[in-house]
Amino acid sequence: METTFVMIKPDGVQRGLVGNIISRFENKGLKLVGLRSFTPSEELASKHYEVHKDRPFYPGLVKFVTTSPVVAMAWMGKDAISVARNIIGPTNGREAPPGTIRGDLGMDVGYNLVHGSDGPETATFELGLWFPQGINEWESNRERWVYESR
Ligand code: DAT
Ligand code: MG
Repeated sequence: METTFVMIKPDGVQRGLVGNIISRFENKGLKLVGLRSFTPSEELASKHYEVHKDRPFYPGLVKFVTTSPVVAMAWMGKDAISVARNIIGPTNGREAPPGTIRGDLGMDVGYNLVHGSDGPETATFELGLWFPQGINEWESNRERWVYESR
C-alpha cells in the first residue's frame, strides 16, 4: 500500500468543488487517511513548491496557495501515487482529458484545482510537510470488495 499527498488548491475551495473533488478519490477506492483545511503559511507553501523555485511562475504560485484555504489530504491504496495523478490529469486543464479533475473542471495551467505527489520521494516529503503529526491509518471493511485477494 502506498500513501500520496493531494491538495485541493484555493480555486477548488473558492469554487465550491471540495465535495466533487474528494468524491472522485473516495469513489475510486482510495482510503482517506488524512484531512486538514487551513490557509498555508508562506513558509509552508515555499517549501512545498521548492523544486520550482527557479521557475518564473514560482512567486505567483506561492502567493496563490497562501491567499485562501486549501484542503490537504492523504490517500492510501495500491499504487496510490499514480492512481491519484491519473484522477487529477495533466497540468493544463484545457488539454487535460475529460474524466480527469482538471479536464472536467479546469481551464487554466496555474488555476488547476489540485496538487498530487509525483513520486514516492515527493510523497514522503510532502506528507511529512503537511501532516507532521502523521497520518491516521484505519482498517477499511470496503477494501475486501475493492481488491481481490488471492
Ligand atoms: P503538476 O501540478 O501537474 O505536477 P508541475 O509540478 O509541473 O505540475 O507544476 C506545479 C504547479 O505549478 C502546477 O500545478 C501549476 C503551476 N505551473 C506549472 N507550470 C506553469 C506555467 N507554465 N505557468 C503557470 N503556472 C504553472
Ligand atoms: Mg508537480
